[in-house]
Amino acid sequence: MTFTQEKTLADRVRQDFPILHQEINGKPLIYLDNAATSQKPLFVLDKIRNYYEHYNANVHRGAHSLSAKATDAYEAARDKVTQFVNASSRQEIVFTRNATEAINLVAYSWGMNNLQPEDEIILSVMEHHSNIIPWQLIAQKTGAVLKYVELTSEETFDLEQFQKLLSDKTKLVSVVHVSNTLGCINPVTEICQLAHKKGAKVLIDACQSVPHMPVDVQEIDCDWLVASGHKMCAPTGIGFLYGKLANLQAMPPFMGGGEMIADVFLEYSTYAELPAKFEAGTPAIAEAIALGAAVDYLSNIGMDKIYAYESELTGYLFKQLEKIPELKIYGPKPNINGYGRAALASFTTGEVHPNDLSTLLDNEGVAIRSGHHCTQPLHRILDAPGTARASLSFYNTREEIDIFIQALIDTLDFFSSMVS
Ligand code: C6P
Repeated sequence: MTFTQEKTLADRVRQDFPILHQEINGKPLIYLDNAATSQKPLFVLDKIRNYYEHYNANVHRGAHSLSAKATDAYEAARDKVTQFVNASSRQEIVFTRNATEAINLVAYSWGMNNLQPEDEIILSVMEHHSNIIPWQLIAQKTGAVLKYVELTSEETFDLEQFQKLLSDKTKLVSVVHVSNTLGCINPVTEICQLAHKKGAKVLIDACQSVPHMPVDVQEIDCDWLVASGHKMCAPTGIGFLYGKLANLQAMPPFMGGGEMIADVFLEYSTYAELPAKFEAGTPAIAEAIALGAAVDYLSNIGMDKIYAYESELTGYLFKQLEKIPELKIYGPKPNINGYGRAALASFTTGEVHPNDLSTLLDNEGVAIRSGHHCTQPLHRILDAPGTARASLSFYNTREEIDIFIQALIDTLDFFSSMVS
């Protein structure tokens, strides 16, 4: 770097991620599979080690000092998440294993107790399987009916068709904020307004938005919102459910066991106040503390800065991908400077199967994902059995995109020379 060049966000943070500084198959690692899971900074890794080295103990149970310290750190993590998504109270944040578990919690606790035969649940065709299957299971048990919002010609959420689907029968709308395949950013605030007018509740799957842009649950005015820690610089095994207090208060427990009770008698039990009511059993303590650290790390950079940097990088990625004529890229095009689209691109090439592409790129040190990305119904609509997907994070650079693009061009050239 010359002294005239300004340091980018990635230049400043890359040293925080030891995993990025290694070779894969003799080439520097270029990690472009961030939508599957993000890498973890030293700041987060240190917090996990520190917990196990210095105050490993169960939470909410012991009166001893280590337990008190672990409980404080675990509950402090909840405060951090509360602030991060601007929930109005710490009672509105329930720790879960991941977003999938959070959706299942709402489906079983709220869905089983509030849905009747003929009631309608609106999902969209771009949902991850985690936001389809729980509702299919609940619909089978309750007799509720699933309806799907389709795609516009630009492969975005069809708000007009959504409005036509909404009716007095609609009891729930459960939709993704940012599609993990199309990269579109859905108009969740408007979706909530429209659904609420019909008296329906709204769950937002924010797995691919919370790690990449400011997300404010009060501004969106959703009833529930879910996310996974591992996509936002925290470890696996921790995620969270946000729920409006009144919703969570009205919902019965999802799982029973220790931690979630007030009093247990042989005949019946009473339950703890929120959020403990939904956290049965020993929780993922180190993981929750690490999620708190990840939130600190991301907040310290600033989610608005992360979104701005990733948007610019997305614009660059698209500009480079669009130079390769054989590629079909799915989802909407980014607008000026890459804004309005999440930092990922799913694509197919005429000749090369996405899995082969991913394997050959791995030989060049480039990690991308291939397959259906757990959006099989969407891939059927796109008429693509699978896609290749490059997904970015704030620690990726333009130079990495250049190497990825060159490796992609070389791979496609190699294939066409084999065919001709
Ligand atoms: N998408 C991807 O590569 P869990 O497994 O619970 O942490 O996250 C599930 C999930 C739910 N919704 C969306 C929009 C998602 O993207 C994901 C996870 C990964 O795209 C793994 S399939």
